[in-house]
Amino acid sequence: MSARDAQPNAIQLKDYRAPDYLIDRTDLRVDIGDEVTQVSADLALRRNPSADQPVPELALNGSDMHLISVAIDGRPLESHEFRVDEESLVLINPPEEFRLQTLGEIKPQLNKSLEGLYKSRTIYCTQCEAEGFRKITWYLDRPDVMSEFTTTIVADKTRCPLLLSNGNLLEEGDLEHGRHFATWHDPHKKPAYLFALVAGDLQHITDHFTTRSGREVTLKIYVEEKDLDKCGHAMESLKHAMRWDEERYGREYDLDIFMIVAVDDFNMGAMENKGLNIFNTACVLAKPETTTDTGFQRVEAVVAHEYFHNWSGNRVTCRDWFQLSLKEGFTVYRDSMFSADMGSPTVKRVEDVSMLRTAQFAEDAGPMAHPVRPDSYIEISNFYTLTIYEKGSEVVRMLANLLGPELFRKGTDLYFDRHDGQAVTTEDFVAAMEEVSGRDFTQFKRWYSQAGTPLLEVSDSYDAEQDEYHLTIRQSCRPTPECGRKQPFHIPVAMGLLGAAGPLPLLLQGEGGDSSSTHRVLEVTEEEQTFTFEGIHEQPVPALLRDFSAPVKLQYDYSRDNLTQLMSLDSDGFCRWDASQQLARRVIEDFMAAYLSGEDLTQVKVDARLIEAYRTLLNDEHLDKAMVALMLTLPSEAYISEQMEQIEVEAIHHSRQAVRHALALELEAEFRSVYADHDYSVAYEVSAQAIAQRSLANLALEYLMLRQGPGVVALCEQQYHQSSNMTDRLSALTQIVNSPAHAAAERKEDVLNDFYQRWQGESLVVDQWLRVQATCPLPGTMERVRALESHPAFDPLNPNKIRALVAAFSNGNAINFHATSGEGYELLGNHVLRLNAENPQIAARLLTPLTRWRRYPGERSEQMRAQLERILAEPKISKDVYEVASKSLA
Ligand code: B3K
Ligand code: ZN
Repeated sequence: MSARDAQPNAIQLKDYRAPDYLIDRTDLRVDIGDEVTQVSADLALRRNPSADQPVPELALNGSDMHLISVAIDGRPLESHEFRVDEESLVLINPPEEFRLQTLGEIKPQLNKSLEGLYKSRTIYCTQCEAEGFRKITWYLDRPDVMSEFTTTIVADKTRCPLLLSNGNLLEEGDLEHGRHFATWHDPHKKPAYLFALVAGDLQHITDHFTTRSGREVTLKIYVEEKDLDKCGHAMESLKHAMRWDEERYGREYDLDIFMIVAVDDFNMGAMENKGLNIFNTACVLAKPETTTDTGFQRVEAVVAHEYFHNWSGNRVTCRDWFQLSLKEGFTVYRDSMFSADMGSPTVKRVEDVSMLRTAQFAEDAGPMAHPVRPDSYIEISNFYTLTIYEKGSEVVRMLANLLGPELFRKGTDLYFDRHDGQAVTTEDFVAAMEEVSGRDFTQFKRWYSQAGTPLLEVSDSYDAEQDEYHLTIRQSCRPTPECGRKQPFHIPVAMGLLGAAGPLPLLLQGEGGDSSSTHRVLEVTEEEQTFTFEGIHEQPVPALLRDFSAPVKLQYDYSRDNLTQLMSLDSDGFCRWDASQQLARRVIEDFMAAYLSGEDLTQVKVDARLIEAYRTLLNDEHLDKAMVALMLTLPSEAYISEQMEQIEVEAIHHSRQAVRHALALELEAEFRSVYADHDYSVAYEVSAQAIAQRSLANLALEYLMLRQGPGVVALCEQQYHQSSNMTDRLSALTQIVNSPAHAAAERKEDVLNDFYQRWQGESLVVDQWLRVQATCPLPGTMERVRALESHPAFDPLNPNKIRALVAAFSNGNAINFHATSGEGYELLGNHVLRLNAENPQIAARLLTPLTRWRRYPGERSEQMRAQLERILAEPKISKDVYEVASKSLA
């Protein structure tokens, strides 16, 4: 479409209507050729008994295809019986029940959008969610049309020895001219977005799983031959996930085979197609020499996430795309609990909350803010967001915590059993939770319908005469594009009170009786509420929002001493970490104030309380190393930015750096002793303990490198060369690249070259190499990114490469991306315009940093806006990019 044409229409939730027709059976034959692929479809259609009025016309979705023939019940249609355009095939006066036969042609080898049927290197594969199936054949491409699929794939036997689709293999055999076929049948009805097909030359590893009712399931992971040695972790993760879903949710797998296929060109992490998950290689492949701890954890989480979709998404699916969080929010909640069980629950919680509070809160405060269940969209691909996924998961978490584990399990059992085989809504999910608990979640459901991050302003007073402590919580939420005035949310606030000698018992006025409990959940439902605690004999320090019990911002006027007390004494790991972050933020803010008033930052002192708190953490051998590493990591620049109305890029960067330098100086001895304990040459283990050890040691190395001595650069280089694993090696590389020290600068090019020479055959490792360079905060990075754009390792159409270079630079390198020249914005604008035509989904996603233009003072906002305007002026703008750019400028 063109900007000069009519603007694309928004689709509205309120316009939802049941489908006019259903498709009971779908028979496909996909005949793959070098030039042209022919798709013949035979669909058993019938009027939907629960639809509204009869319609004189039935429109099937279809795009980017060439129609060869169309027939009803074997009779070719005459020209007055149908019409076909760029978006649909319209049948005029269709019968009540009929078989529709279409034959179309597509060219997967030219499809760079990575949606529909496309080619990733030599492999043909599909991505149909959300609306990709309509690029394969004409269809009622909506999730509430569920059909039984039989798929025959035909291809050249030498180039495509492997032919896969959903379900079970029915038949396979040879054909003439060196071709062969395979027919797959999926007994489970499913929406078209879960359809998948793969054809190519891949090898596999295989394993088995016996479900608890005794079903024998074959597990296969298909990859390129050279990657066969990197599949073990994904397979182990899959088996753990299958067992976990049986134990925690009573959910078993339901086919005889479960397959995972890994491809290099993929827009997202992975896709949960029934029985045939297709993955980005980045979320399957892992081995210690090539993959960092984060990479290992990501594989485990994504394999589990896609597997869990078999129930939360596939067996029970979404009625329409407004309900996307029904499957995504719930499945993220499920995978986060799984990862917590597999590793360290507190670390997992801290990681999730950090991401939510930086990126999701920023989304909620920007022009693309939308509710967990949006009311409207122009392009649904733009709504695979942190709000749908991460905030959606927080909403399910709140429900789970409000119900407690037993009732929540009853609720999920009811939900799965009642809606098995159906396409449903978030209302249905909450209704199941209400039914098992007898609770009324009417107000709670505002979490689904209202966008924006609620703010809790908390104040308190202590009445020594009455032994009473009053805690007042006021909630508010800023307007977002869809709604100016918000109704109060139902907010669970988990809390406790700390006294000098430890936690205090919590006895709420009006509840009567004795309480020995030191932890409770306050349910805030009004704009302002005061909770009075009785029998409190001293002024307490409140520990608020334990385990981050609700996705809100919380303001309470803690003194710095309160924060150190919480850091060392609270029973909740999340609260201890959060107090460390608040204290560090205050210290960074001291520096920012100095920076903005023109003072020399080397003269500013770091609050001794932060130094001493860190020293205590570093000296305490009994503490969990992972917690120590988390607490010693200063809040990120992105997180600090999110706290500011107007983002002062230089002030944030230089202040945070100055605090790091000061801590490196003060705590050098402690960091040295932590680092001395680390042996990076031992055999790699992926346990929570080993990961914690590496993260603390590498944090210590990072601080030591700030001291800039030649000795430490040598230490770092030694680690780089002698590590047994990519975590330690990459960390050492990053420290050398990021160090402004002369000794590091001298070694930097050699080490980068060495890394590239060693790993140039491993595409995912090359991504890391690009990412390290793109995120280097030193001057000169812009030029380097430009040079890398024409490096043979960079492919401007491969999503992983774009994420590693362009997205990493624009999202993870504020000081260089926001260069006052505006070049960073222009660089991003160029990529968006190039991708707009080829891969609109990735183009729109890349735009995210520019959507925040209003948050930057002065010239910057003008320059960012100018790029958005330039993009919007593109005559052939995609719906995806149009929606993000136009909403950002509105
Ligand atoms: N459901 C897929 C997302 C597909 C997005 C397509 N634009 C991956 C996941 O969330 O599991
Ligand atoms: Zn998902």
